[in-house]
Amino acid sequence: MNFDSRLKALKEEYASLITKTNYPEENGNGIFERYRYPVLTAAHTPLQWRYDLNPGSNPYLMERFGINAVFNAGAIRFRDKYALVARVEGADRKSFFAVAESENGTDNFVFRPYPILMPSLPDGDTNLYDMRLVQHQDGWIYGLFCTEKRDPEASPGDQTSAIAQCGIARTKDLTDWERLPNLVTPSPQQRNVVLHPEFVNGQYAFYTRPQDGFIEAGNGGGIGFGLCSNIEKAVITEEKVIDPKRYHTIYEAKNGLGPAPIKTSRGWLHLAHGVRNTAAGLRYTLYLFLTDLNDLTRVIAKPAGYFMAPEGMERTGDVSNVLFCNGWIADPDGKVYIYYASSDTRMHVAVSSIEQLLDYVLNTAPDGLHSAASVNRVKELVDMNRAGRPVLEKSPEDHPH
Ligand code: M1P
Repeated sequence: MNFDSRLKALKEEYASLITKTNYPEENGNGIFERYRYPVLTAAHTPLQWRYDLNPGSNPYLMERFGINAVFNAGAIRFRDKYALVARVEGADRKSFFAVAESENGTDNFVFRPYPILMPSLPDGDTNLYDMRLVQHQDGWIYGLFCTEKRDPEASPGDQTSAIAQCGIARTKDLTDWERLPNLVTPSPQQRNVVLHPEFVNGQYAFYTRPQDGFIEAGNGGGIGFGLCSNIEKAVITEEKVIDPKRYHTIYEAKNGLGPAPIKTSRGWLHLAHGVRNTAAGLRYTLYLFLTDLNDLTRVIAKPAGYFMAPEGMERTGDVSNVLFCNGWIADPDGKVYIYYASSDTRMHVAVSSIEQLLDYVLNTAPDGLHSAASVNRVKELVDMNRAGRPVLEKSPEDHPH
């Protein structure tokens, strides 16, 4: 195939991918609707990022920059569009951020012409990933992300030990970013740090995920909470774990908050990931919980087990058996778009509503922590169903703030 016909074929394939209509899958669980096709993949990245399109310098029309995966995107409603700030991972294993936008939130996501040129700090970042976006009460859009580099204490033969910390940047347009110093906390490592959208007692509030090592949470793990007065030099001196890891649960190995919480009339709605051990390695699933409107450290409802787990093609990828979510968008009418990644490879969307999610969180039994409690819960449901349709308390109409 010559240059021109190959370019034509590439362009046609790309155009058909980014204009494909997405559909909700039928017969879901009543809590959310999964959409059939991934919303972002490596193939959604612009041809201009991957190819030199000049026949003189690239006569074979070879890829000059390989993209391995697009996953773990932050999300925000921005200028009437649904915007994702995706983790784009090159074939060289380095990740960077890029904005993709859609008119309807479920398909036709298109990347902006350039990826984000995130400013570096003097001591550098080897890798950046997993941005959480929040429109803060102070007027800025913040992006909190993981910044990783080799552990300076590692022996010369150890090329895997790393240190992860929370990077902070802010923007008004998602294109130009001001980089602020990394968050300082009492923990040796941090990942999955999220900024709360409102001030708390005049201070910036952070959800953290303290951990001892790069992979293992060790004595850390659990979703922490801390306050700091100055975001331009953010230091948390007291970190309180509000949602700990726990034996024989879906978050026994570690957990971490996903996107910033959504304010509802019944509390702050949180989406997080829990990690458990299996003989086949770690399994990441998503769960929900609710915290008190006035005391953000008080968990007031937490259904047992996972809310979403990998299904079908989601189960395989670069890191199989992983669902990870760091972005969701609540529309003013209460519709919620949950942007989740599968197996560190691609992005998907599931759609629900504040009303459904609150119903799920408030009316699903908490984890009884024993098989006996689980089987009793099933027995209760069967008893209720045999006795006739139970009259449930009406869930309130809830709308995001
Ligand atoms: O590979 C699964 C996930 O592992 C890490 O998440 P956590 O810190 O909770 O273990 C991150 O590297 C994340 O990007 C990745 O998806």
